Amino acid sequence: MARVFSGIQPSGDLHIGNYLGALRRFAREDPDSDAVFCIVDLHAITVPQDPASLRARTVEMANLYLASGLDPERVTLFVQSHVPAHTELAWLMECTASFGELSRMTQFKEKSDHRDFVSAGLFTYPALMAADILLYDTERVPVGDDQRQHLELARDVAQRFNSRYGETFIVPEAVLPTAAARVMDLQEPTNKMSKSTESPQGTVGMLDEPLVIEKKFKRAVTDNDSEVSYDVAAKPGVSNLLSILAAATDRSIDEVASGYTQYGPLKSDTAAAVIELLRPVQARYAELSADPDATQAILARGAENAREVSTPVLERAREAVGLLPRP
Ligand code: ATP
Ligand code: LTN
Repeated sequence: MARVFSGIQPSGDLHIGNYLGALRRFAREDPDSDAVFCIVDLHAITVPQDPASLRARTVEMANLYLASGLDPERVTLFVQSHVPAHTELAWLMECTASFGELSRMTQFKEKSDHRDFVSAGLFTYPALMAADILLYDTERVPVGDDQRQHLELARDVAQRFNSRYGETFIVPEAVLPTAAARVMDLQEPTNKMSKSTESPQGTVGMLDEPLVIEKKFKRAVTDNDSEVSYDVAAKPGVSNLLSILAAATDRSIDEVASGYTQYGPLKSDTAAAVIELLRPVQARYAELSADPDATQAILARGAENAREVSTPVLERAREAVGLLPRP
């Protein structure tokens, strides 16, 4: 069975970009794959987090994964910091990745820009991500378009490690989305919708109420022209709406675009489609939140599974490098 691995940071409220670009795809993964999904809390603390919010969000994130349709009987769902092998292998990855390589990461450049304090962890973040992936002998990594460069780095590091120390890691493939690869901010449609940027009106939360969703789409930025067509460079706002509507209703962008001549109906239909898309997820989320013990039990089982799979891989890597076996 092909091993699939992916992770999401509990760094803010999840939005429809996370759902369409990641969570929904995870739930739609081939049932014959062996999937491991991780809540990457150690990645979240590369920028300052309020401890109480981080705790709450980690649990919220687990419930959102489950509400999106992941079946805990079939997949492994766990919290990164519950499996110390991640930080241990991350050190080996830091010693295999180069300073130059890490300096070229665009996410680091974007996230470190305009910050008074830039942690060393933010810089070495992709080495921890490579460790996450390689620890599970992962073959496929479903991620959004924004993670393409980090995946390339994970592949390069795996190959370098293998050629230095002998075959140790499987070199993973990124699986990029075909639809809604990059959902853009409704107010600033040239920026991606992101949970850590302050744009409440431009970001549609997975747990937003229907009325709020309707309002946000009604106010979405379009342009002064009035032609409905898909052209990301010339019409980023309208193209974003078309791409959201297409993804939410599982249709092609062309098919969706041909149905509209005015912005008003496009906005209201996109809002309605997103409300319908999220309705069952929100209902399931409410049920899961009412039973925190059940979620804890799923995460405990997930961590145990994850430890079992990752321990031999870590041992293999330690031995390859020449670290003495633990007494
Ligand atoms: P942050 O702003 O804290 O970096 P984020 O919103 O970018 O957060 P991540 O935790 O980095 O979210 O990403 C989780 C998953 O969601 C990744 O697979 C990522 O590629 C995907 N994703 C994030 N934002 C979008 C988006 N706007 N459109 C499509 N996919 C997205
Ligand atoms: N960096 C990713 C989150 C992430 C991840 C991973 C994704 C951490 N480790 C391993 C896939 C595989 C992000 O910000 N979306």
